[in-house]
Amino acid sequence: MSSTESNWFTEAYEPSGSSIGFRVTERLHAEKTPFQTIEIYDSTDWGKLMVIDGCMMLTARDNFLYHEMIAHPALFTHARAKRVVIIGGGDCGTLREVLRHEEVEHAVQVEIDERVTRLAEKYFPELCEANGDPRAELRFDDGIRYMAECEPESVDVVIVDSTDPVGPAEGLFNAAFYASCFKALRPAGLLVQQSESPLAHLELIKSMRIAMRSAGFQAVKTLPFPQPCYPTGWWSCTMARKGADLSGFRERGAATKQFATRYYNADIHRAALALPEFMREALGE
Ligand code: AG3
Repeated sequence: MSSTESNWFTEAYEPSGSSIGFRVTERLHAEKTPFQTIEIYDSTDWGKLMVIDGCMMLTARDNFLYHEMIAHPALFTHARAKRVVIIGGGDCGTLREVLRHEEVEHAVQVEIDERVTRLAEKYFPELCEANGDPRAELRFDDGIRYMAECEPESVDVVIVDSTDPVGPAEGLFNAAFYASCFKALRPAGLLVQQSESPLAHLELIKSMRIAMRSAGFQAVKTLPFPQPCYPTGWWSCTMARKGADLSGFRERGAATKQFATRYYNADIHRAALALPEFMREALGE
């Protein structure tokens, strides 16, 4: 549910009984695609906003938190990720972060709704600045089918940058999808998925982790991070690894990285591996 009364765009989120609002100046665009309704707003303090089906997808001001945390912990955990698949991620922000890694030879973004990407190109060109990289491939296709048909043991990292587990993204949160990812990954490969709010969706996180393990993944870790524009202001991603553990990462690589970030660094990575007490208890770590 959302409202734009008195120049505020508000996402009211039922499961957390709370809402997050932004003072907007203008609705720049609205359209119904075959998959969803996409809106673009301009705001007084958060830059442009992208909203899908009434849910906040990103603001120009704080998307770096999410995009850096969904990409860099996985890529600095893998020894040398050459082939990366992004499922969803149509705004191209995750793709841009992935391509900052020079070891990546090919990154394909599989987004079901081409309009998300076309609107990102127009309203968030900064997120799309790596789209012309020769290592980037943009496909507009069903991610569930793409992973099911992916050549076995051909991918090093799968990143699931989706909407909430309702509507088009629902099928990205179950054991059948994770089994496709598991099969497509090479040994020591990683799956990382946005896993909603630790405060509002602990049961979902729990069930994702169980489904990941049942699909064959040996190790699973949930990394919390701040994300002011999403319900509760706090978010997470969950990593799963094939045939290897998740206890460490390339700390030296992260500390001496050759590209700039605004949130991620080696200390933040280490800190994100620490779970608050209520999560540790609920997730059984
Ligand atoms: N992915 C959306 C995360 C879900 C947000 N949920 C919400 N606002 N209810 C973001 C796409 C960024 N690349």
